[in-house]
Amino acid sequence: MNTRIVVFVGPGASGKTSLTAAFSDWLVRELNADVKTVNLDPAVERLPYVPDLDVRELIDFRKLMSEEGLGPNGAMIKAVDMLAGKSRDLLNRLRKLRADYVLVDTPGLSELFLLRDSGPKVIKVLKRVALPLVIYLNDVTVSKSVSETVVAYLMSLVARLRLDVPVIPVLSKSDLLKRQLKKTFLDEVSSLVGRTGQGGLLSELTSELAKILEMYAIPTRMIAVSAVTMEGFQSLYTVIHEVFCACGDLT
Ligand SMILES: Nc1nc2c(ncn2[C@@H]2O[C@H](COP(=O)(O)OP(=O)(O)OP(=O)(O)O)[C@@H](O)[C@H]2O)c(=O)[nH]1
Ligand SMILES: [Mg+2]
Repeated sequence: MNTRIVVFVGPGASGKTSLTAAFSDWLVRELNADVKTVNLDPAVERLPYVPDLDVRELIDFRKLMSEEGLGPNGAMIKAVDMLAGKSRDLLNRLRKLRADYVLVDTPGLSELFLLRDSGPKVIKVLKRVALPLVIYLNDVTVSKSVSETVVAYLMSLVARLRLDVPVIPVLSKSDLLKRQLKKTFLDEVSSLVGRTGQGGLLSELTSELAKILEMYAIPTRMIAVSAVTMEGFQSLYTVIHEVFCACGDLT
């Protein structure tokens, strides 16, 4: 069985958990796929899905906070470090999840995956099961201008660099688009170049960064998805499928 591991990464409250639940439901309903879900967030209290593998069985977040006298961010960093240290246990549990798709929900502290060692270590464990693909979520409520769009694409590129797996950037909560400035951020990267404003250091920098993205980013429009309306799920599935086909399966 070729298991496809899809990991949802993004800043706090960008919609990772909701998308994990909604995309899992969609894959089952539309494709009759066999889907398993993994919760890697040790601090989450309630989930809108029943995880097949739950990191809370391996790490007691509340106990960690009280015993080590840590605040929520410090405890999260420690918890994911501990998880990376339990890689054999994690790997054994992951190997038991035989399914078409394994959807992995990650903690909101996205620096864990982008700046620290623990996120890449966890991805390495996933790689031993099958080649994972990362969906990087950008929250529609904070991406409204060309420069914010460039930053959103750049974050996906940073994730690509740090995790060494394919990364698909998505714009989450697209059902809120109507109430937001319906603007530039769904455009192709190439169209961002030249639309970065008139002169000044900021527009020059944005323009130069957009050129870098044009060279290195996945040549795709950012896909707008909504966990509420399921808009964009067919497009997301198509891109996921294309990326897996392009990379081949490592199983
Ligand atoms: N309108 C709308 N709201 C959404 C959508 N996805 C998530 N939300 C809301 O955004 C908030 C955060 O959603 P979560 O799914 O918990 O986000 P998360 O990235 O898992 O959050 P953390 O794990 O805390 O980082 C919740 O209030 C959700 O109801 C969406 O597609 N549309
Ligand atoms: Mg979450």
